[in-house]
Amino acid sequence: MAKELILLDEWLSMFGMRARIALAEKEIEYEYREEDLDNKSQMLLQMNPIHKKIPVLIHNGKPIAESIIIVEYIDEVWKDKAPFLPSDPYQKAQARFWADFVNKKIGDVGGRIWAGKREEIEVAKKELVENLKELEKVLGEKAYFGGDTFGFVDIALIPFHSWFYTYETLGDFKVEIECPKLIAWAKRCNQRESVAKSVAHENEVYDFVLQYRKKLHLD
Ligand code: GS8
Repeated sequence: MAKELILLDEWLSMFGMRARIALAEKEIEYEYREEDLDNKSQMLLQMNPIHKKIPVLIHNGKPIAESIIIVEYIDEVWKDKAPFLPSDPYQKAQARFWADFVNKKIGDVGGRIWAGKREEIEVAKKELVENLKELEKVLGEKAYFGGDTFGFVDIALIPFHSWFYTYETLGDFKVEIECPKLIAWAKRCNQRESVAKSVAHENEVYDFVLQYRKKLHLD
């Protein structure tokens, strides 16, 4: 009999962190399985044969892949705790839009910094700051992206905060100078137990990236 809930993950993954935060917010118990992405388990290959990527949530033997889809699934299945997505269809569409923006405009650009060649970092860092400023505008004066309560866009974005130190160090800039309200928001999120226990430490991320860059002779 398959265990009820298993998360195939990798500790430093911002995508995996989303799933962990969502599960922690809903206070759901699950089995965490760390994957070695250089030597993927048979289970990962079977459960996510299309992308072969973590995170994968396995619920009663059935896999759910793609972090944003996992977060929505958790929200839909465990309804006894506060919802991540608003009920109003327009507000819901807006939350999905900004989570998608985080994937396309923060995740991709961030990748061009931490795994990019020196000359690429300069270009990507400017784009990253512009995109973070857009998010800061959306946040406005609110405590969280959805208003007073921690929700969908917060879960999509906050894992990237543990990568900011790496982006900043490689790109020689400070997000706090460019986007002070966004950093105040990140500190607010990090005070939540669900976030604090689910995110990697910025130094762990940085050490991993330095090793990676050394291996690929990126500097
Ligand atoms: C991205 C997952 C991903 O990139 C999501 O879940 O939102 N769109 C997906 N996972 C990476 C690790 S985190 O950088 C991964 O599993 N990579 C393995 C590989 O590419 O072989």
